[in-house]
This record gives sequence, C-alpha cells and structure tokens, in this order.
Amino acid sequence: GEDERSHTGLQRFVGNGVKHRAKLIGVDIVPNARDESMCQDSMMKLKGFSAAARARGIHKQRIVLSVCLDGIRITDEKIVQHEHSLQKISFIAMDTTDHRALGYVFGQTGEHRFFAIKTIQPVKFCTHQLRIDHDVTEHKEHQKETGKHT
Ligand code: I3P
Repeated sequence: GEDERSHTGLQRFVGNGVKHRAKLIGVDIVPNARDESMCQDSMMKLKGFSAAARARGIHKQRIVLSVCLDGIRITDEKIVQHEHSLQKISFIAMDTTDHRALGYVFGQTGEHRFFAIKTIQPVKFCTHQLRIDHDVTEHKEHQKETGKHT
C-alpha cells in the first residue's frame, strides 16, 4: 500500500517515474530471458560496435530513460521510442566493469532483446524491485575527488 511505498522509496516510481539522462549503446537479440553472463557478453559486444562507430564519427543516441512501476520507457527528444512493460522485462544486468552502464532483457520467449544503456550519472540498481537509482554517495565522492560539479 501507500505506506509501504513511501518507506521503500517506491513513491518516486509512481506515475511518470524516475528519469535518467542516458545514451543508447545498442540493442541485441539474445537467446535467454535471464542470464548474467549472457548480458555481460552482449554488453561488451554492443560496446565494441559503438566504439567502432565512434571511430567513424558516429555518436551514441542520447535518450531519457524513465523508470516507473509499470516498466521502462526510452524517449528521444520527446518521442517515445520504446515502452517496455515490467511484465515483459525478464532480467536487469549491471555492467560489472562500468558503473555507468546497465542493460535489461525485454520480450517474450523466442524474441528476447537486450537493451544496453550508458547513463550520464552513475546508477545503483536493485533487480528485486525494478529500481534504478542514482548512486548519490558515489557521485558526491566523485565531485570531491575532481573538485567539480558534474
Ligand atoms: C567520447 C568519450 C565519452 C563518450 C562519448 C565519446 O569520446 O569517450 O566518454 O561518452 O561517446 O564520444 P571523445 O573523448 O573522443 O570525445 P560516454 O562516456 O557517455 O560513453 P558518444 O560520442 O557515443 O556520446
């Protein structure tokens, strides 16, 4: 209920949810609904493609990632590009080598796709309640180290 939501911080995910500025690294077809190493492999593959594109002068697409209780929405300059309901998101994976990258598997059996995302700020992630959150502590530490506000 409402009380429980405010206690767990879920209230912020009601309605339009929580927005993160991000970039789309890429989208890949994957065989399984949930598999940590499958996602990590896909992430590395998509980052490889993206780096090769960068070498040819092509930048990653800038997006806004909105996370709400119903699912995830990817928006590009006000146009909704992907709307992924929570029921069809089978797995969320943090990139173990990069605190600004994460991905998730969307779709039903036989058509699973992995969406790889690079966020502008570091994110903290809890799969058990579909929670993508700014890692405020880490961000503050970074500001202290670099002496600038990012
Ligand atoms: C950029 C740099 C950024 C990267 C950006 C690159 O290269 O690697 O860190 O953004 O990617 O273009 P350069 O320093 O040569 O300009 P991310 O960290 O967000 O990936 P992009 O061009 O795909 O946005």
